[in-house]
Amino acid sequence: MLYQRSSALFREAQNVIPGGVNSPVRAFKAVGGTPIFAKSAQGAYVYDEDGNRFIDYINSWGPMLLGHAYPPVVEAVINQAKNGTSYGMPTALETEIAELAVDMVPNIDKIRFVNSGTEACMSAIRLARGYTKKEKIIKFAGCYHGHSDSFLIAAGSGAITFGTPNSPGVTPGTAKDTLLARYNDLENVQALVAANANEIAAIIIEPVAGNMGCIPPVNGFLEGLRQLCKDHDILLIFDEVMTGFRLANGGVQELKGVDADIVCFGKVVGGGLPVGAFAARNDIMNQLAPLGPVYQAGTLSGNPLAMVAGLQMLKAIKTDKGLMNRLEEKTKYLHTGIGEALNKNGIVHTINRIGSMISVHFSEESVTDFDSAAKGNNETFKSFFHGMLNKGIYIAPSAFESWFITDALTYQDLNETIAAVEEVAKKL
Ligand code: KE4
Repeated sequence: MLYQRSSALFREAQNVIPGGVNSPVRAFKAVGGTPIFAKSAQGAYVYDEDGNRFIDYINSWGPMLLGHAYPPVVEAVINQAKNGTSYGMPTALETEIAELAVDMVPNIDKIRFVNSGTEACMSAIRLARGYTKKEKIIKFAGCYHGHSDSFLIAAGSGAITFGTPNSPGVTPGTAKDTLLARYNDLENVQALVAANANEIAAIIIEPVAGNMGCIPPVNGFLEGLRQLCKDHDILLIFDEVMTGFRLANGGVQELKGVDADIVCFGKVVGGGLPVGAFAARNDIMNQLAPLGPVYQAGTLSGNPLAMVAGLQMLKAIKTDKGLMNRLEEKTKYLHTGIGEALNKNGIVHTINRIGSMISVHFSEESVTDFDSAAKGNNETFKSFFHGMLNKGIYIAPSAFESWFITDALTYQDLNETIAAVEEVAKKL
């Protein structure tokens, strides 16, 4: 693969954009090398500025459930743009997609649209604090809820794991209100709640984690959190920015049969345009301005371009009754093929998979939380990443990310991917 044009563009970008990118993970820091610059994408493929074609397993980090340039989305956006791109006024479009989302997702009466997953999760936390009149939150090490201050917190020292900032600019005053728990460790969460009795407004979780690689909840974990929150008047927030409308029409609430109090969305719900959202039952959502005292706002929230794109995605997901099963079958096929290819070459690994989310970890122990995910051999991952890239397969440039399967992938694409794994594994 030649990357001259991407290399030149990267040099230029770094003069005027920090690190040459508008989001750090795109810079390939975790795997080294030069990020490739996208020029176009269609279906399961992305094409870079050097004319290389890649089978895409990132898919803009999740939105492209139905493949790139999904025709109904493209047509709807083009037609809407001719009527204006944003009004700063309510539109019937927002009501239409809101009604569809409320119909598809359990336990929500109302939904508020924003412009990113970060905004959705940030607003959900503020709403939970306003509703419960309590200040502390619990998040899980390794879960990512966007870059608002309350979430950029590392595990602190000491048994109670008070948060400490993990980015300059986050103040200790903010960090003290975020407690860190271990994913899939219910006893740890119970201890945190007991040690902070009556102070915790919310527990926020990726109900299936995607930011440590893909880590499903162990049996009983989500159910245990649900009961703990009920017993202590804590709101349970499912961050479904990644899993929403991907793992089931109703997300993980539907998939696992566990009710959240607030649900956050992003990615798929915008079809590739900037959309986030958060939703809950009436008594919670009615606390939001202009109805209630909890303030939240956004100039481009619910803008018509994003709404028509999201509307086409949700309509397709709702009406295509075989979609989720096709995605599951393709992901299972890929799992089997990759596993056989790595085993054939004696490569120690473990693969996590649920629905259309999958991740490969070069570790011999099972990956169930951040600590076990961090034990993966990162040098092996880096070689694997670049080997696959050079064979035209674009996977996430970090071992702490999930691959995303889209319905546009054919079994020929999957077989090409598996063959590439087998070739790359010979040199690991
Ligand atoms: P955004 O603000 O990036 O739209 O969403 C933040 C977010 C919230 N919750 C979950 C579960 C998420 O996965 C994300 C964003 N995901 C990352 C990839 N793992 C976005 C990629 C990036 O940062 O460029």
